[in-house]
This record gives sequence, C-alpha cells and structure tokens, in this order.
Amino acid sequence: LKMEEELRHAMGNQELELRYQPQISSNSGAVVGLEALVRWKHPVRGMVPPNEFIPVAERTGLIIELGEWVLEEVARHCAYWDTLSLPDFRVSVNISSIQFNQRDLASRVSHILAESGLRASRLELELTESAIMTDAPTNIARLRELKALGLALAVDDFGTGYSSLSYLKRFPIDTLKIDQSFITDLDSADGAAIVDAILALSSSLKLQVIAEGIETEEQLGYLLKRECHLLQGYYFSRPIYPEDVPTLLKQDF
Ligand code: G
Ligand code: G
Ligand code: MN
Ligand code: NA
Repeated sequence: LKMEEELRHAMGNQELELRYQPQISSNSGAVVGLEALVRWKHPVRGMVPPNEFIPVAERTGLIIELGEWVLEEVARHCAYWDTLSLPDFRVSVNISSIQFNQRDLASRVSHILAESGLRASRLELELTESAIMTDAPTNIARLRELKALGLALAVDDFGTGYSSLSYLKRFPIDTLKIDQSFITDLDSADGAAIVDAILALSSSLKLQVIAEGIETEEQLGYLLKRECHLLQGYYFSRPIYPEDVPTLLKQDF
C-alpha cells in the first residue's frame, strides 16, 4: 500500500521520467527507432527500477494513467525533436497487458494522438506475447482497431509465451522482438536454435524482427550473419536521456 501511495504521489509530482534506447537497422547502421522506457526518480530512494514499480502500478490500476502519461510524454519529446530536422525514426512504447485489456484502448490512444499531435506513423506499440495470446480471438479485433489508427505493432518478449502460430499469422502485427534471454543464451546451441527458429518464422510470416539485449560483439556477429533486421542492446547504447537523442540520431553504428 505504501508503494501505491508513493507512486500515485510520484505521478502527480513529476517524478517519472523517460529514457530512450536506440534500435539500429542492421542494413544501414542508422538509428531507426527508439524504445521509451520509464524511470522513477524517487527523492529519497533514488532510481526505482520499473521491474519494482510496474507490477505495483498493474496491481492497483495506476498503470492506465501511467501508460497514458508515457504516450503524452513521448508526444511532447517528438514535438521538440521535430523542430530539429533529424532523420526519421519511430518510437516504441510498452503497453501493459492491463492496458491492452481495455475494450476502448484504440479510442483512448486515438484521443491521445489527436490531443498531442503525435503522428500515428511515428508510433509503435509493444505488446507482450502473453498479453495478445491470452484470449486471442477477442484480441484480433482490438489489434485491428489499433492498426487502423496507422501505428505499428510489435510483439515484445517473443518466444517466452505460448504463441499459437495460426493466430500469429492472423494478427495484424509488424514486428517480433526476440526476448533478450535468447540473445543472452546465443552462446549455447539451444539458445542459437531458438533464435534461428524465430528468424525463420518472421521471414516466412514476412514480419520485421528485432533482437534486444545485445551486449557482445559475438552476439552481434551472429545476428548480422543471420540477417536480423533490427538490433537493440547495451552493445550499442544504454537507454539515454531525451536531451541526448539528437546527437545519438546523427551517429552511425
Ligand atoms: O527499462 P528496463 O529494462 O529496466 O524495464 C524493465 C521492464 O519494465 C521491462 O519489462 C519493460 O518492458 C518495462 N517497462 C519499461 N518502461 C515501461 C512502460 O513505459 N510501460 C510499461 N508497461 N512497461 C515498461
Ligand atoms: O520487456 P522489455 O523488452 O520492454 O524490457 C526492456 C528492458 O531491457 C529495459 O529495462 C532495458 O533497460 C533492458 N535492456 C535493454 N538492453 C539491454 C541489454 O543489452 N542488456 C540488459 N541486461 N538489459 C537490457
Ligand atoms: Mn519492450
Ligand atoms: Na522484451
């Protein structure tokens, strides 16, 4: 209960901040996307990691408000970046299963886009595999409503859930995000086999694929050899402050 009250207070008190981690095209080496990641700068406890407060926000329903704040904050940052004539890039936002389960999610997102001026084509929503595969028949309609707004959809933590391949094919999704646990395990035969399987699947379903959690030269080398489209991880950059994004976007990786 204490954490819940503190989090409620934090949201009203500008204690939440966003960081952005780049997503790099393996073809061009350019930054083509940024993943927005929320942080809680607690006045006494310092940085509270999202793994500690997102579950509290989900349990208490605060995640709805938090998630909408993230979209608005991304819109605010994009409006600023747009004044700087930077190369084109997309921003990915994590959507909790609690948010995804709202019947009116698409109209809420549509409203935020309209109010904030954020172009839908700039935005990608990351939904976890388990969120979209739970009650898949219902979710097809919700995913279609979201897609109809003109944004992109990615399946986060792919490989950790239980995907029905027939639904995966019917869902209007754009990108699979290979879970970072499989990238960490790339040095084992099993890990590499799973990554290969996900790459083959995305190729046959004509989906984009991104590897996250890349930390080493070896992991990168493996993924480049297998023509993984997009790359993300500490090897390239940790999540950075919004102020540092313009410089990062001019970098070639
Ligand atoms: O940034 P970090 O790797 O510490 O994030 C830990 C977890 O918190 C990840 O599972 C990530 O998806 C989640 N997370 C980070 N930012 C957000 C956010 O804005 N919304 C939601 N729902 N989850 C987030
Ligand atoms: O669940 P999701 O994929 O949204 O989680 C992303 C989380 O992974 C963020 O908390 C981000 O800070 C973290 N992350 C990003 N790159 C790396 C990496 O290379 N290594 C590790 N250990 N974590 C990473
Ligand atoms: Mn994510
Ligand atoms: Na993930």
